[in-house]
Amino acid sequence: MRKQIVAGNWKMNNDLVETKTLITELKNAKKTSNAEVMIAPSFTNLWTAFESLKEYSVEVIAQNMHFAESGAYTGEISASMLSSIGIKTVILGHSERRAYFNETDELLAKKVDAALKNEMRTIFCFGEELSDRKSGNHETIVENQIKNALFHLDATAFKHIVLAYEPVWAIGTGETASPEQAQEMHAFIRKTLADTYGQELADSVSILYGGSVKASNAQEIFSKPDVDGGLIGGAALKADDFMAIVNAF
Ligand code: G2H
Repeated sequence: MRKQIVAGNWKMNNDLVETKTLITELKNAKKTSNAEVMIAPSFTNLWTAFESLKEYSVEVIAQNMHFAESGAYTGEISASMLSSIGIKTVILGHSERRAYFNETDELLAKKVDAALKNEMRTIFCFGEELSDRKSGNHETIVENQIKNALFHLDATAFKHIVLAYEPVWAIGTGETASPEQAQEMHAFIRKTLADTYGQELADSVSILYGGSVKASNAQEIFSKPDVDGGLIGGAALKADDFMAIVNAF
């Protein structure tokens, strides 16, 4: 049985006080589903969040990291730095990193390798732009993103990989892929995995959907057979909304 996961990507939101407040609210919220829950605060608040949640079943994860172990990379954070404060999972390849920080598939392959070397799990994000969808290239784009960044890995590495399909046109726009569009792409992604690594491996990898998921649409999206959870942005910033999505499973 694949893991069901709901991860809140806080992006560049919440200072220290806001982080503490939201975490307190999350601790007080009632969880009725079996989904694994994660939150990704900013780097400056990771330690506080980790300490505050270590007795709770909410995993604190990072939004990004550098591929190098250490060195002259001013302003960057390494996998071993994250590991040293207890962080075990990192989001890589978010479309905002690709768009605003020029992250390429080639760079992301190096980051994935660094995460694996440090025994960290990666939530690997990818997704097509609106123009790709309109021209009917969306599957090719997604297939290339996955293959370029991940298909140098051997099969055992996929125990540490979670995929997150986030169509760029649905991110923070209020526009959501329909549950059918999400299912169609997730099934395609699973087939892409199966074609190279076999059906058993493909069936074991969790594939999350991201892009304007909210309490009102989560249940329908999560009900699709190849959708194993969500990566949540805007709706993860309010405890009630986020827990409603978690409890949509
Ligand atoms: C996609 C998502 C979280 P939002 O970026 O990764 O954000 O739910 O605000 O579209």
